[in-house]
Amino acid sequence: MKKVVTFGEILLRFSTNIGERLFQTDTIHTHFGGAEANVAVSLARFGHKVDFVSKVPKNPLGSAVERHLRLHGVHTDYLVKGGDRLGTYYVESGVGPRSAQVTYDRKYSSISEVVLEEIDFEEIFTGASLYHVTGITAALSSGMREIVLYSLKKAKEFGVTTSFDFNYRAKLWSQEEAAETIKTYLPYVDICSCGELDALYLLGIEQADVSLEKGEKLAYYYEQIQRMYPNIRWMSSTFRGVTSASTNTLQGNVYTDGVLYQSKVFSIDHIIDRVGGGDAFAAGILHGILEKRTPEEIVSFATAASVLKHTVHGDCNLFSEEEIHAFANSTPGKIVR
Ligand code: KDG
Repeated sequence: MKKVVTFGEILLRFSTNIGERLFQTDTIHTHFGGAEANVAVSLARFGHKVDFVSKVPKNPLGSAVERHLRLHGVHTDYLVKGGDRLGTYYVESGVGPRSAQVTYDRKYSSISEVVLEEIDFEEIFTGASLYHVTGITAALSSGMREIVLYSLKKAKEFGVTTSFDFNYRAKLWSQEEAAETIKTYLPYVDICSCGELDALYLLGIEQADVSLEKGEKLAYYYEQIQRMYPNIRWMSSTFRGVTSASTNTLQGNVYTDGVLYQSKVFSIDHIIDRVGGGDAFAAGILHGILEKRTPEEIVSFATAASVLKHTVHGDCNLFSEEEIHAFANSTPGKIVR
């Protein structure tokens, strides 16, 4: 069993019924979310020993967070207690042409004000195989930006494989701040979730020839990133598509050793909840890498995990490894180059 560490903010999410605006609703559904917490839940459900590192208030909301994490098998030994509040966010689901609306209410949350002395990364990384963190955590405050950099360097010092998901959130920080910060992280990253827009707008990668097919363009971006950061051994992202009013598609991509592997194109006929789809994909990729699966298997499994996540409410992927495998149907990925 591999020990995995994820570090970030866990949020209480409030969502309206599908088809209701936030200001009109009298029914709110609650879930716990937060990118690194979602990845922690997936990986724990796949059988890894996962420690989620964060800070939550010492009150019934903090206790509810612990209960949620433990329910899914995530370890909470490094959940610091204190600070003023648990961050929250509100989701008004998108319907048809209207995209979802997210409203954050997370300023001054306990984790955004954590200080380095409260987290013993040396102890946390001892015996760990993998460390995962995202750009959302870095976006929380300037203090967090420093802590994320420190944690990535420390993980490398301890021989831990590191994973970073750009997860750019325009509501949390500017493109310039994100670009400047993320570039300082990448020299310490082994596995990176980075989409085409991240490559172009945050890393300033040269635009591919417009005549190229989507996968070829992505491979071109990943080649450039790999030249800039030869330490990055894996890169991944998904392509979303729409084929009709109610049918969406998802295709996963993973790049390693100079080759881009693509999953088959999955259809999602009826989306219940998109939130957490990217985290389900990232967790699927990390699981496959930890289990030393082939790139074809990794991309197929991760994409199937993400598709299944879209069919349930809440931010977490609640499917087992067996269910995901059965759904993916062992279809091998198509190698682009
Ligand atoms: O990736 C899903 C996350 O975006 C969601 O769980 C909430 O972490 C979150 C955020 O900051 O947007």
